[in-house]
Amino acid sequence: MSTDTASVHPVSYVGFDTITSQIENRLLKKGFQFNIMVVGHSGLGKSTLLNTLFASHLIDSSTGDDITNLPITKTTEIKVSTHVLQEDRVRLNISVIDTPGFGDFINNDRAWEPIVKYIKEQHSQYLRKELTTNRDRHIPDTRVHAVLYFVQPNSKGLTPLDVEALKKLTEIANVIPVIGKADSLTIDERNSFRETIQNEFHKYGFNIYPYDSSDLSQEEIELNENIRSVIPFAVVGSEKEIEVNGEKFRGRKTRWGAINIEDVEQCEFVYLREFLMRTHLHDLIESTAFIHYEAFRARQLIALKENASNRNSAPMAQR
Ligand SMILES: Nc1nc2c(ncn2[C@@H]2O[C@H](COP(=O)(O)OP(=O)(O)O)[C@@H](O)[C@H]2O)c(=O)[nH]1
Ligand SMILES: [Mg+2]
Repeated sequence: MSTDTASVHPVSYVGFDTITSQIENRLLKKGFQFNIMVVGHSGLGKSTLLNTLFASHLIDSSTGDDITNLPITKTTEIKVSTHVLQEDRVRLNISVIDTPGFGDFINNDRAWEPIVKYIKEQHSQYLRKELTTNRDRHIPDTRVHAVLYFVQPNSKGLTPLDVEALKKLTEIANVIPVIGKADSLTIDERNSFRETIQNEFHKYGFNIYPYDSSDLSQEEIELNENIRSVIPFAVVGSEKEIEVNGEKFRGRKTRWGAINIEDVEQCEFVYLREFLMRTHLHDLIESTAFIHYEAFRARQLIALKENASNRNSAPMAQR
């Protein structure tokens, strides 16, 4: 028998070349879900950066409040807020997961624990839905697609708590480290601090996002390399616009002048936003499903199977 797969051109037009637009229409109708979380020591500008990232777009869809205009208060529990962003025909549902800073807990030794627990719970919820007999066609996705990890701009390096937390988090989620409040460092200090941190990541063998895989194009591999060289991104957040010489921009006034956070010469906020939204949005969602969730799922299913076979092989009296 021959299984020759040379292409055959139908004599008349059949129309299956429209499958891409059929898929597109379906996807556009469904919309996309992106869940992003911030983690790190207290007071590094985590809550502020979340507001800055999506800037004027963020309207809290549960209360209708424009959260960019609300004062930022100390974060004392894991707080999820949901938002809908629309660009052209694409609807993006964003869940923003703010977490209490390390240092806000009574006992800080295991400050990362509730955060790790939250991420695993979302995986477990998804798995339970997948395993029901009447599986929903569309399972709501609450899995955390990106963890922005804030490092202190102290030019010393990672704290022992950072090391512990990063070790746990990089095993279960896409972790993107950033240097918070980078306006407290000069450009030179930032660059040397970045190098210190990169060396530490290397030393501890953390699996930092983005990952390379065999199905990436040469172009994508090069883009990832460029991105890796600026990680951790040195960012500055600002909840309001400032005015300097009649010019208004989102920024901060510092000891050595004003910083415009949209200016790539002054901070890497724009790089971070482009990376999250423009170049890696889909990859973040996919890597979560195919790498992190998949690993979780495999571990759970193996454990289930082992439990079942232990039960079956146990003597009757012990059942
Ligand atoms: N200098 C500076 N201050 C910031 C920056 N981002 C936030 N802040 C300020 O730092 C304080 C703590 O910010 P917050 O976002 O609550 O930090 P969180 O505890 O990490 O969530 C607030 O007074 C902010 O206005 C920044 O990039 N640079
Ligand atoms: Mg906060």
